[in-house]
Amino acid sequence: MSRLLVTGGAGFIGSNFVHYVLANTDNTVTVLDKLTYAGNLASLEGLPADRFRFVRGDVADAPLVDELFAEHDTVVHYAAESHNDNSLANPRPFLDTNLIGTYTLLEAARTHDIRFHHISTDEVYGDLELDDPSKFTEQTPYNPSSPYSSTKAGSDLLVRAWVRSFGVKATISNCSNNYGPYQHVEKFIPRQITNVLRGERPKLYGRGENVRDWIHANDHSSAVLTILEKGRIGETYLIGADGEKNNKEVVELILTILGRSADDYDHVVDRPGHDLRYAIDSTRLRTELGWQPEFSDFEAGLADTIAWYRDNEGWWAPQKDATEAKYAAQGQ
Ligand code: NAD
Ligand code: TDX
Repeated sequence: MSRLLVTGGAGFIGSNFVHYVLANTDNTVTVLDKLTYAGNLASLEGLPADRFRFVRGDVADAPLVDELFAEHDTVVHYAAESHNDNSLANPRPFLDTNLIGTYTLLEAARTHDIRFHHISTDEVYGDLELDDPSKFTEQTPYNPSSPYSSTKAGSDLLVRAWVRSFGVKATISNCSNNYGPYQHVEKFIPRQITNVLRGERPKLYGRGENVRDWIHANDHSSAVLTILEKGRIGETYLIGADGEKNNKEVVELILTILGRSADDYDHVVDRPGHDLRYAIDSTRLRTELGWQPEFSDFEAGLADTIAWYRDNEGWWAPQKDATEAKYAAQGQ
């Protein structure tokens, strides 16, 4: 691996991965990103110009993808429509990017015989009951709930079929909920942090008892790099850092860290079909590939993330009004 093509590298997790790779390896990186509402070139500032290039374009643009694949030896595919609430309001872009986009990349991977890593989510497995002690493993049956997660499940199945039928050299990872810098303010943690920073109240869907398994974006990046270096072709690896928290606990922590009263939030209308609990068992990745997360203290990682949003208002302020207007129209 030396010439990496990263799709969706101007988004939250992709940009964290690009910073991580350029800081920790000698690889060169090209980002292919459409710059939808979720892409932000400001997330890619400060990278070494001799090892980094940005190309604006769509992963479903076959001629462009073909041209770029010819110039690289490894592809990491982050590009996606990624927000469940948007997928409930308008599913179509999710089909275009997550399914047709992934299909377009797989066809190019087949033509160019290139190493391909597909980034996916634990949401493909559906949800667990709140009182169920079990976690998702690589053997859990697919059972997605939302238009978003069903298109991600479909994209995973396309990757598996292209491995089996056409010998594409692909791996897949399914990660739990990420937090960290450069995450769009539509998502739970940045929305609540920036609400509090603006003097507004956090908004908790329903009773706030839903559980998410939080991992810092840097740990997701180190796991992906480990899979690229040591993963077995055709395999799926679950990525998680044992970070289960319910949403109410997270909001209370954000309020407390920012010096506000822990009960200073609103309950708003629940998300339709809201998944109850996600939890990842990442034993395979840890034992077979020797990966370990670095951010084991969620409260410390959250405090760092809060500090980043406090110091980088210029990055998120332009997204905030339009995002809140969209939520207000949904009663959220
Ligand atoms: P994001 O919405 O922040 O970023 C997505 C990026 O993809 C944006 O830069 C956008 O411009 C780009 N993009 C969208 N459509 C495109 C297209 N057609 N062509 C090229 N670029 C396009 O998303 P994220 O939260 O960083 O998620 C990245 C990936 O990680 C996704 O595949 C997502 O399913 C997966 N994932 C996310 C999480 C999470 O907690 N956010 C957890 C597990 C897996
Ligand atoms: O304002 C809010 N209030 C609230 O209570 C928002 C935006 C969310 N929530 C809840 C819904 C979820 O239970 O917080 C939890 C997290 O919500 P999101 O940030 O929207 O994430 P989620 O739906 O869990 O999906 C995320 O993790 C898996 C990513 O957005 C996906 O891309 C990834 O696949």
